Amino acid sequence: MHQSNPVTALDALVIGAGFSGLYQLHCLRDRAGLSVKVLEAGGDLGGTWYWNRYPGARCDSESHSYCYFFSKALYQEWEWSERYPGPPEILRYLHHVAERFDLKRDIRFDTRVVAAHYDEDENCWQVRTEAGDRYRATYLVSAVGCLSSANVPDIPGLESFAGRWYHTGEWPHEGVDFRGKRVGQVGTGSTGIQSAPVIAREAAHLTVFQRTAQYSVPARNAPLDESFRRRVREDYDAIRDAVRSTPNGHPFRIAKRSVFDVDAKERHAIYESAWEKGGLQFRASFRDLVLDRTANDTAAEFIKQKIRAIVRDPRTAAALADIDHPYAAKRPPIDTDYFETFNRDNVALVDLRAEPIERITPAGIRTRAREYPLDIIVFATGFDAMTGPLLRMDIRGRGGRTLAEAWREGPNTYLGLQVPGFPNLFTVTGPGSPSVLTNMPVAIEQHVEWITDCISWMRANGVDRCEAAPEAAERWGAHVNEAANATLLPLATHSWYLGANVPGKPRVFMPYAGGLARYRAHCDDVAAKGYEGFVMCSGKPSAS
Ligand code: NA7
Repeated sequence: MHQSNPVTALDALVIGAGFSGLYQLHCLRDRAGLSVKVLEAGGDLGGTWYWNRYPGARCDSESHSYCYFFSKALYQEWEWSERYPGPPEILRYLHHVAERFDLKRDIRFDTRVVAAHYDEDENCWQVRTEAGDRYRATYLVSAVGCLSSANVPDIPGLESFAGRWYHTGEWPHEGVDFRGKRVGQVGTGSTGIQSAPVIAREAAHLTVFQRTAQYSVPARNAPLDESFRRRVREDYDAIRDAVRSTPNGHPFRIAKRSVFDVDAKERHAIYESAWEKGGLQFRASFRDLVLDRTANDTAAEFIKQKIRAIVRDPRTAAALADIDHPYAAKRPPIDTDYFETFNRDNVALVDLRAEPIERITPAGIRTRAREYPLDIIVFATGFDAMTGPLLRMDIRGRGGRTLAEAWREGPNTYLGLQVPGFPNLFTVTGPGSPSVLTNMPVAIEQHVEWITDCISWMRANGVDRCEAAPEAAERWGAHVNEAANATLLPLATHSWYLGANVPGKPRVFMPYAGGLARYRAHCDDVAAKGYEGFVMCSGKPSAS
């Protein structure tokens, strides 16, 4: 650590000013009465939505559930304009929250944390920023998000490319002018499926490079009318209770019926109506869609038939429908005209399974079959998810052990909230928690409130340090595996849920698939039992 700059001493330091960091600041400062600062790498608040401004970017959760529920007044005074909000509207909402709760005065923007070392003698975290500023805090809360470390594939020759290239997760705020350009888009996950139709409308030509074909269901985005908005205001209590009691934190219930409770005709009608309604609710059509392969096959086949019906060129349709994993085993995208885009004259699909990328040349992308001349490459290639944002900081716990060392075999946490050996470090939506399998703000609120209660409890009980017990973390890790294995999710072996999209990353199923409601009950139970599974100590570590 640099010793030159003066140190700002605080009770708590929060890293990140997205949904998590803003609420964590409010809770720790205004409810628990701590001195708190938030350090944010971006030039403004918003987290994911500050960075992900690519064409077509839109939230997959419905707006009336993609927000905070902690304040009824806040919920009722905000009006969403569309079924699925885009970055500008979400950012307006977060600015409104920040102003309403006077948060900005305690946030430092353009401040990237590069190191956080636990100081055993002082029982505090010594934190350093890229600019060399120093902080010390008793509690360190990581609110860095799960999908904030862009994954730019290591394709040979990228540096030689004569055109411009961009990653969707670090999109230039001034936008990109695609007019008259030949664009290549690599990646067809949720992001690529959103961006391709919008880029295609502007560019001279778009080539989509697909490695893994994906299911997608229409989003059916639309403006919200006043009667819907009034209903949402009036139904606040019911909507809040729904998002808190459903497995994925969405405002809809998963059907109680199983796929084979109904005959083929009725099943088809159910899928058809879910397709027309659009959105992630499609997955909730039957209770066993992500539990039973044969049941899943019926949904998979329904979507594949839709793809074949929409896409006119049979070869393109076949490549788009050649999906090798169960429906929803990878994060299921929702789209606006994705498959329809391949009917445009200026759009082509390249199937990378048939012709893998060999290298990037000054002129474009060369696959095993040929070179595709391009002016712009868009990498919609996702993120080093969940662990990436934490591991890119130099975090060291007791005995100077780095987080990278502690997680060499994959993330090891108790409840996704704490890591053994890293006292008083809390990770909002950390690996091992439901996080990315849910409507994020709901999971975030649960974590932020739990962390706030835990810290308040420590202070009320004269406890100086809280640290996940290694045995508790080990048991939890086994349970996270068990929960994943009870579903079809691990069958998508190339999924970022498993870390498989980043070469060399340990293959561990990272999010908790047991459902948010069940997880919440478990966390509440742990707290009610005096934070069972966490070691609570007083005095200096050396003295204990
Ligand atoms: P995803 O879901 O990780 O999708 C990334 C896409 O990029 C996916 O199609 C990948 O194919 C593809 N990819 C990644 N690396 C390469 C290389 N080297 N070559 C070719 N293709 C590649 O990220 P998104 O941004 O779409 O979505 C992330 C989450 O953000 C989303 O789930 C929402 O929660 C919000 P692959 O499938 O790995 O073969």
